Formats: sequence, structure tokens, C-alpha cells
Amino acid sequence: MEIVFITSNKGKVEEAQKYLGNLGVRVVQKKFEYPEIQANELEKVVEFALNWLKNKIDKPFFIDDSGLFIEALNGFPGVYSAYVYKTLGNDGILKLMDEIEDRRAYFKSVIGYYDGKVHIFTGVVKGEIIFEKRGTMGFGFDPIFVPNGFKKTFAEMTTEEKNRISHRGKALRMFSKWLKENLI
Ligand code: ITT
Repeated sequence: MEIVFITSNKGKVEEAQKYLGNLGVRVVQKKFEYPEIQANELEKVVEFALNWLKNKIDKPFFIDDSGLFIEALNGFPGVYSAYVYKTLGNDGILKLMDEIEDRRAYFKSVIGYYDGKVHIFTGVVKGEIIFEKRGTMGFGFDPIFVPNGFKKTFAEMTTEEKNRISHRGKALRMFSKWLKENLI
């Protein structure tokens, strides 16, 4: 079975392919710009986007909207993560966190699948923002995030290792469970 993943982010595709490949699903990346509304919840952003995309894209397809939420910054950058990553990057986040002792943060991923109906799968991973970037794998904020219970950043983990514990890995687990029960 082939499922289209609408995203501009190759890193997300690699993680989804590694996970769903185990079910025999082939993930095909399609770049197609869609509006990301400025809601305060990722779920709302995803639902709006699916409804906007549904008549423009052949079914079935899915999207993934994610964010990094830093406790000491009241959840910033959260739903603005993509913009903040592009403008400030990891160095900018580290600078913002310079004098801050509370390093707690979490990643959240919301996968929205559309097959005529909207299906939402979410995953969260808690961890800490470290003081210096480490690692070259992964993408985005991976070099500055260490998940709770681990010493390595996500950027020091292979895709399989990251998928086992990450926000997206958890959302993908729910998604693949649903696919197994309903489709495959
Ligand atoms: P889309 O085309 O799928 O929207 P994007 O990269 O713009 O791709 P988002 O809108 O979901 O993704 O923005 C989330 C931001 O958070 C973006 O800058 C990502 O690089 C970053 N991010 C998302 N998941 C991540 C992960 O697993 N590890 C590190 N950074 C991540």
C-alpha cells in the first residue's frame, strides 16, 4: 500500500518510512503548501489543513504538524516552531535559554490522516534543552534536545532509536496500529 505524506520536511518522511515500512506501507513524499492557521493547538492546525487539502489531493494522505514546547518560555515556540527554527535556529533558542535554569521541554507531533474522514494521532516526549548543540543526525531542534531517561540528544540517535521514544514515533505507533486494524 502507498500513502502520500504531504510535507516539505525530508526528516519527517524518513522517520515515517522507517516506521510504516514495517507494515509494508510505502510512504511517498509530496510537497504541497497548505495554510497553517495560528491556533494555539496543533490538533486544530492539522484539522484545518486536512479539510483545506481534502479536495485538492488524491486520498489517502497524511500530514504531520509538530512543535517544541519549552516550559520556562510558557510553551514557546510551540505552534510557531517552524518559523522560529527558520529565524532563530538552535543557536537562537540556546541564547534565549542562556540564564534559564529550568530546561524542561517537550516535543509534540500530531499526525492527521485523511481517507474521506479525518483521523488524528498524537505523540509527546518530555525532555530537556541542553546548553550546547550535540549530534549531526535527525533534523530541526534535535541537536539541543535530550529526552528524559537518556544521555544522547535526538541528533545523536539513529532514526530507529529516535522513533522508539520520540513524539513522532509515538504518533506513528498509534497510526500504524489503526492502519493494521482498519486497512492492512
Ligand atoms: P511541514 O512541511 O511538514 O510543515 P516543517 O518542517 O515546516 O514541515 P512543522 O510545520 O511541523 O514542520 O514545524 C515544526 C518545526 O519543528 C520545524 O522547524 C521542524 O524542523 C521542528 N521539528 C519537528 N519535528 C521535529 C523533530 O522530531 N525533531 C526536531 N525538530 C523537529
